[in-house]
Amino acid sequence: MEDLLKIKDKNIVVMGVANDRSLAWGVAKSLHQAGANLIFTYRKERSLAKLTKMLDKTDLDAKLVVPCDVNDDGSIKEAFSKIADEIGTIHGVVHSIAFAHGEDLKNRFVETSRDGYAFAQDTSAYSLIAVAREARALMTEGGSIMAMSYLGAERVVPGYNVMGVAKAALESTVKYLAMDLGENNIRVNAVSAGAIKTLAAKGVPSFNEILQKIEAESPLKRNVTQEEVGDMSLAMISNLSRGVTGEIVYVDSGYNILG
Ligand code: 1JT
Repeated sequence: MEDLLKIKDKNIVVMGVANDRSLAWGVAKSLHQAGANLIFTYRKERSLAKLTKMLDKTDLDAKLVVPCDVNDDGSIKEAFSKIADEIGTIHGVVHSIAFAHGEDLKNRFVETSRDGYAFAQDTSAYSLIAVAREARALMTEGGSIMAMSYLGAERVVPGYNVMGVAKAALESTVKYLAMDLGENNIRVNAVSAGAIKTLAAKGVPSFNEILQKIEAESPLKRNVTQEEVGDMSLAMISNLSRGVTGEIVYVDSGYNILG
């Protein structure tokens, strides 16, 4: 078969695996199946421990695992400098990182603090710019960067609150980066994933209702899986999507088209 993906032996950095339910893990599995080399970054020691176990249990292995705290420019620089030393050229980055203070997802939106707002923006949206800047230097053969978003960026999903505002900034950031990095042959896109039970979704009281609503109302009448998000992410990282940049692609059973 013609090699439409051209992903074999390409070096892809995957950021944001916290456990085996993480969307980033789904992306890693799809990339691995297609023959990519994987480099993982983690923040918490707990995530490293989980990742190490997961890598042991599967046939998936990592070329490199490096610490990276996206709230810290120095840490991002260090991580990519290590990747440069050990790997050299990279071809893709998967940004699957978001965080907000718990109280900002529980309280009324109007109660969002200045600090909570800044923290959500810094972690979930600005971090893509900082990462793209360091990644660009290593993408000497061009590349593809993708981020993970959610419908709450553009619609009011009750309770998503400050994360919705951060994802709106993230999606806009994707478009401005796509424009800026196009001349370096670097594409920048986002996958807007439907609701999936991940660590991030834990402790969201209304989450089960959201899942039920999607099952009842979405065109496909079901929820999406980590594997489905992973496969579309593979398409966005790979040569299949070579003509696509600045795009937000929905993997949500079609839920976003409803009026
Ligand atoms: C974060 C959290 C980012 C949960 C996230 C997220 N992106 C999607 N989800 C799932 C979700 C969460 C809420 C929701 C609907 C979906 C939590 C930690 C911070 C980062 O509200 C209806 C709250």
